[in-house]
Amino acid sequence: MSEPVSYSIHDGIAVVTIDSPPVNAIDQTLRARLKKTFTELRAQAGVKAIVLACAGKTFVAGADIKEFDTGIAEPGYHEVLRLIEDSRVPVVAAVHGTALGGGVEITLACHYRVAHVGARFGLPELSLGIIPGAGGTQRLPRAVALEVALDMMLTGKPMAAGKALEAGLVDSVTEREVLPAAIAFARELVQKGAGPRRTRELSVKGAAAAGELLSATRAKVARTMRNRLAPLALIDAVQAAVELDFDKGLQVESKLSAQLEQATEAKALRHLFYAEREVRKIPGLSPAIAARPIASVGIVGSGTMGGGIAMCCVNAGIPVTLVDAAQQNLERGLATIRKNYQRSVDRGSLRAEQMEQRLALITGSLDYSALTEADLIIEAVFENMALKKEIFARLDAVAKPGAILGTNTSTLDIDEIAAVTHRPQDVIGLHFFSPANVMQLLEVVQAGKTAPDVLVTALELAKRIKKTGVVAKVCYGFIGNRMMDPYGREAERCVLEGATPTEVDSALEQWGMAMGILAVYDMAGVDIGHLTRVARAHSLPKDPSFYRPSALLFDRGWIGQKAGRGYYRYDGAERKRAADPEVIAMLAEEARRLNIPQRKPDAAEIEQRCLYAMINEGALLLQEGIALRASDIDVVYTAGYGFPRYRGGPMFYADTLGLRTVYDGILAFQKTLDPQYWQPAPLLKELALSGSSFAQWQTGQTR
Ligand code: 3H9
Repeated sequence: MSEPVSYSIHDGIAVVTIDSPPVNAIDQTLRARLKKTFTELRAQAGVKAIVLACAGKTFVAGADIKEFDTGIAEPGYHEVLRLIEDSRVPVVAAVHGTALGGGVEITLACHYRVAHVGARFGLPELSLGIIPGAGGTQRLPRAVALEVALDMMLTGKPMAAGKALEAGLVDSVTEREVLPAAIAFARELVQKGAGPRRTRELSVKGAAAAGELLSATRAKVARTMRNRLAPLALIDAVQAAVELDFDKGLQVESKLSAQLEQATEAKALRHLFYAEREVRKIPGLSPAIAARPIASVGIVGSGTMGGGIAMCCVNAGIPVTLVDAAQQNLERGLATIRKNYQRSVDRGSLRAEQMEQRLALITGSLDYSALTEADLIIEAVFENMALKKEIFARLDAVAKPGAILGTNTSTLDIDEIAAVTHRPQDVIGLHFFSPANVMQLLEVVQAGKTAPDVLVTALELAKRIKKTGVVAKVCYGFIGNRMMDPYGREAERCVLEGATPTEVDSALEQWGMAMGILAVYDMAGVDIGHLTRVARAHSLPKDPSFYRPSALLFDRGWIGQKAGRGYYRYDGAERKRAADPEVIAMLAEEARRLNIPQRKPDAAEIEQRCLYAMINEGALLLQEGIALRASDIDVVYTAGYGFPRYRGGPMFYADTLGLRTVYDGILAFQKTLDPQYWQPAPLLKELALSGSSFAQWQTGQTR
């Protein structure tokens, strides 16, 4: 292994190189080597300037996240960065790739910054439940305007080199290789006799108007980043930068960082960081298995899903053939894709020529024979088994040997679909979420006969089209929709017991869900869930506790937003959701008819019932082997179902509560609510009674 930090000196310019693959993350070793290097360079009389650069694909991508699990060891960030900043000769950062978090903070401790035109600067610490704790909260507002600094740290959105130049974060942008450009920049400094420009000695930019900006930002954060600790702590730290001298500000930053690093929020977000990378690793699958090449994709069905999937593919440069049964549908589908892109162009997030390039990659057709060359064909039609089987039989007849056949079903039995083909080994589930061009999650459903290289290809494709692919096995609803079922059942049960839809959804939203489940039903269409339940009625228990009142809404045509009413009314131009007294009366009447006692569950009970039901189903999925890991379930829920990331996902959340608490809660519901319905999953029982957790169980399974 090469030295993580090395240096060489040519003509008075020292080049310090960080080389710690894969992303030059800073850990204790790297800090110690940087300390040693800069201490040595201080003693070298002939050194007139220093360039700090990185080997490999990127500049430092931040602190090594794993170190937060054990605590930051000496030497600390403040000490090492201070040493760099204290250099008597100018230090120039040479940035390529993505300088993230601690990476940006190192560049701020350097005196000047030269960036490759493709470089980006981002401070994603809030997404890990922490703040830029290596002096970032104090130095960034001294390098760029306070408003820009706050925005960078609150959104975490990386800033492109050109913008960074405008903002004053970098001094020079080059289209050439960055290292020679930075060396030339350093030489110029030496020739001009320019000394160090220490960020800490600059004053905060925009300090005069800071009071108003900070209080407006604080109010916005309290509203939009509910239940979070780190964003408010960030504003406290920035306020310290405005009001205190640099060293005192740094002390405030340290104190806040130490508190945040130990909080559940940071642990939950770190858990997801690891979990989102773990999903790509499939136990038992040899790393030698190569993915099949995917140079072109066919999509059957040009509706909302098919169109969204087509956009995902062409966004990644993969040509798409979109096939529909009717010319009218195809035209409508293609027009919708253009309209979606046009919206991005109008917003300024896409250039008009990029839109045209992407549209040019899509070919529409009414003929399945247009799919003969496709490496992957994804069926995205209406959720109907007979229709899907018919399509797969036709695809089997036209697709070339080795082509992968994917279905976008969200609930149906993929083994049954695969069985109509002569190549079940090439069939896989690719469950995109609507709108597919926006939603992060892709459930990759491995059917009974899916070949390992087909699975590997699907996971690679997910990465290529910038989705988080999570593997599930076949069962009704796979991971996401199956767990949604008992969660939604509980919410609908609560409205039958006298809580209003607003009370149910508010309880869930206050807890952190992006949207209450009843509002989700309205958005997705009450008819979708209802008709799915009707279609599988034969396999559902006849027990009245499985009855769902959305049937009443369906019967009246109140099928959600598209009908202007569902659990709520959506009136006026804005179609904002509003309570519907008629629905509330209808539910009360139904409860009387069914003899359901009116207990009016409060927010705490609603939250517990919905979440415990979801967690219990998650435990069943684990013991049945539908989900490979508890952390995979957490990724599904945070990436696809609006589960709050700062709670880590349902299974992590259960662990933070303690599985005994969840288990006892379920037993209590069994007594007070419904002895038949509330049955703790055997795995939950086993782990709860032995004092274990889903995380520990997972470690045992993957060992
Ligand atoms: C911070 O800096 C705090 C400071 O302000 C304060 C300190 C007091 N640490 O994502 P990839 C691993 S907070 C450890 O697949 P890509 C990753 O786990 C930090 N490991 O590659 C994976 O390992 P494996 C702020 C890290 O090309 C491998 O590298 N920084 C780290 O798709 C490849 O990663 C961030 O939040 C890390 N920081 O994307 C940046 N980063 O192969 C987080 C990566 O064993 N990182 N690894 O699974 C990223 O956003 C992406 O990794 C990056 C590359 C865009 C850099």
